[in-house]
Amino acid sequence: MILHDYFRSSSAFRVRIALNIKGIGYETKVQDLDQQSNRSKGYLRVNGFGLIPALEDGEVRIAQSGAIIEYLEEKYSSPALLPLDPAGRARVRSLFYQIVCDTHPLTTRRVASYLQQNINATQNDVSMWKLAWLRDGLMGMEEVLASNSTGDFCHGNQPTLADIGLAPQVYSALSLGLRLDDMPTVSRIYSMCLELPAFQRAHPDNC
Ligand SMILES: N[C@@H](CCC(=O)N[C@@H](CS)C(=O)NCC(=O)O)C(=O)O
Repeated sequence: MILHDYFRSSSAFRVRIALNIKGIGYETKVQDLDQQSNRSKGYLRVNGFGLIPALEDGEVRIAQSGAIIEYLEEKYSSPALLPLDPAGRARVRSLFYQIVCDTHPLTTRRVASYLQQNINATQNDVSMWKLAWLRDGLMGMEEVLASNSTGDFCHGNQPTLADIGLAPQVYSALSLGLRLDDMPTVSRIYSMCLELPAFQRAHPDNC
């Protein structure tokens, strides 16, 4: 299995965590976003959208961290990243997609570049923009996590797809200087995640 990866990519960080939790060996091909190698002809043949991550499993090529992780979940069912009951599965997916569809996309490089190149946003404007959307998304998570279904982790006492969405986004937010003082549950779950070797090994500092 080959993961097209970049250490600072929070989307790739998600996939690294899932591979580690499931104990799946993989090879890394670094696509350096700083050098725009994700836009090279070679990489575009793997993922025509030019975004990281992508997974190659033999002839199978998959883009989108959520699709990749669900593929791994179906192929390697244990340990499970989704609960068994339909309502639980829906809650976990909903938390994951809250981050992956509604928070992270507003903070990506191409959005930042557009703001700087087309509407004269300064570096400071872009940082404020990112922090505003990260705060909005993580405050939403804090609200939704105030539920009996939340345990040590986002859903119960084992890490699920929801934690795989949350932890990399919290890491990015902290890197940009967001404070989590009014997000005690998000903070607590992030700390729990970082105690697990699967999250530690996937962490950008260790890649
Ligand atoms: N929804 C996608 C997001 C992919 C994405 O935006 N990846 C970023 C890195 S985290 C990227 O490749 N950015 C390059 C760019 O914006 O040009 C996923 O979950 O895989």
